[in-house]
Amino acid sequence: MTETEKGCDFTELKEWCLAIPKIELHAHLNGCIRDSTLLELAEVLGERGEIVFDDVKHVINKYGRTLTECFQLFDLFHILATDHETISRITKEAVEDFAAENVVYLELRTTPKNNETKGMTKRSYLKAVINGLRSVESVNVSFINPNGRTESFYDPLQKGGLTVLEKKRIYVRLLLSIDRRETTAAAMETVSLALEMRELGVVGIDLSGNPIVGEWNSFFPALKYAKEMGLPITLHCGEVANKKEIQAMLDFCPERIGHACFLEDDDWEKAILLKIPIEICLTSNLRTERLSSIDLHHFGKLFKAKHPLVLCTDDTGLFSTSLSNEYHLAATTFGLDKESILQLSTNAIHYVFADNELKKTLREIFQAYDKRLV
Ligand code: 6MZ
Repeated sequence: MTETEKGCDFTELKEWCLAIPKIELHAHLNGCIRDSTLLELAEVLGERGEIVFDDVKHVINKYGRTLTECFQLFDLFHILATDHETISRITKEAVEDFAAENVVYLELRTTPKNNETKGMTKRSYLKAVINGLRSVESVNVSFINPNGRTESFYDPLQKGGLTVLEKKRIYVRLLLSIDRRETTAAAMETVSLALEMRELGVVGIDLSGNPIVGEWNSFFPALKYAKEMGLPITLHCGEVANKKEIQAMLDFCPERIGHACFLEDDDWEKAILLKIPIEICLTSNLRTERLSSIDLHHFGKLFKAKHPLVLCTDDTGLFSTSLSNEYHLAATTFGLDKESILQLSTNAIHYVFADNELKKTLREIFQAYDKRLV
């Protein structure tokens, strides 16, 4: 009988899921904006007459959205968060939020954007993200510096306040996303930027965006180039039923795939044979109606089959969730005991795109975690 079946206290399990060290591998920056920040940004644009604040407020506060509505909302988020300063701010806040719930390693993904009216290029967008990482003060943020060494950017002697030892540390790496709406040339530009920014913590490429938009053939050249250059790749795969694309994606042998909601038996056979790790986003899949009930989620059968899995949030802001909430949801839905939950969280180390040295550090962090809590 599992701990949850034995009636382990619901709140106690929730707090335990919050306390354990965790690794987040699938989080979209603009999907992780705090509601309070979105409302504040919307208010400012409303005052300037650029949007109607009351309409936007209603959309932001809505609970439960279809997948189509989510992508409409992303277009709105991108209007609210367009300038460099705001990009830095939302990056800082996202990192603080993940660190606050004991995420020790975060692979944050975002789509570099060109926006002429704001004087923004993909490169300047990414620099704003990196500036956001540098500006975090409440936790120690580490990412690769130009010498290839992992370092914190926060200097307590300069800023005062808590010392390095007293503060939490979070390792952050970046994935650059190719939006399915983009042209082949734009996708290529993103891959080139990722290669250029490797020393500043960019560790891979993601393919995301509205799954009913775009063609595999138009992303393929950029993804192939990234692969040839040794950049690990994760693909949003099977978010909708699209057999041909799912097959092409699996044949491409990406390092990870996200969602995988509409794989058929023969696709699963291939994914399992290739041992492709799956980024599982339970709340996201439920809220966007990818399945009728959470207990029917493919996590259940994959977990039993010991297939490589990692629990992720997708969009903490959009879906009002957190990584500890996802662990708690998995535990209560599929009857996992604490040992299994901690094992699931530890196993994520195998699937991170960071180098072996950082993987070793992460193993040490998990080993040092007080096993008596299990
Ligand atoms: C596919 C998603 C997504 O890149 O602007 N994105 N793509 N499926 C999902 N599941 C619901 N959630 C987010 O972050 C927002 C962008 O991430 C992708 C979309 O392209 C969205 O515009 P960034 O930081």
